[in-house]
Amino acid sequence: MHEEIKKAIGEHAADLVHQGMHVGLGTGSTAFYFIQSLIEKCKKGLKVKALASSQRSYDQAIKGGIPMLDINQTTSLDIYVDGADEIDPLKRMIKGKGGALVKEKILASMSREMIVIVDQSKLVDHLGKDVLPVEIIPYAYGSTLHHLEKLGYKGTLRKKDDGNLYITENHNYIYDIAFSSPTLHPEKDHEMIRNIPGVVDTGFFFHLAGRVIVGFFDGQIVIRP
Ligand code: A5P
Repeated sequence: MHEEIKKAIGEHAADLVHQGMHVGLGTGSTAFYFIQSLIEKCKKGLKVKALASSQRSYDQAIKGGIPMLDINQTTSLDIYVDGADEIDPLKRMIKGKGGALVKEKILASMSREMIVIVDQSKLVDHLGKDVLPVEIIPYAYGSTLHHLEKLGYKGTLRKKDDGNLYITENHNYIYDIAFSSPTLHPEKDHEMIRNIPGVVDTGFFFHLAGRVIVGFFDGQIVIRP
């Protein structure tokens, strides 16, 4: 059921991609369906060029024959399509469960519009229901975590299934902050966390979401402007 919803919203997002567009590809299980649908459209004659927010999405696109842009020769995108872990009524989001938050934020900010594709389970009144991923550099990470904890941001360093620390594509760690209750001041939290030396970025995404395509469990798809 969940997969069908993700597939449907992925296809919906692919319908927003037009001939000649430069497209940013998100990361995650919902973005996967968007990329698949885009591949199908390209096979039928749609011509686009893309940038990917992760190796996974890059590999999927290349395998499907989508021509890719060079990240260092590209300064803007027409559209960026990605999922989210949480989104509130002001279209503020938490992203990064898939570990690609830094590249995702870069592509989202390069893009004329970010299209967010989420199922109903991602809609929240307040952000921080689940964890907030924060990317930190490995150097002196103990001190970075100490700073975070002193400010009250408690969490865990992300690990892989084999027990080793998860390493991002930027060769960093992810610290997943667990709020004791959802935050009422995400901008303030973002600011406080970002100001700690060693922190690369947080999974908060503000002022980036354009249209939001929501898939409801009853099969309805709603586009929020
Ligand atoms: C990847 O780093 C994340 O930001 C994803 O975009 C987010 O976790 C949503 O993923 P799903 O579509 O798999 O829920």
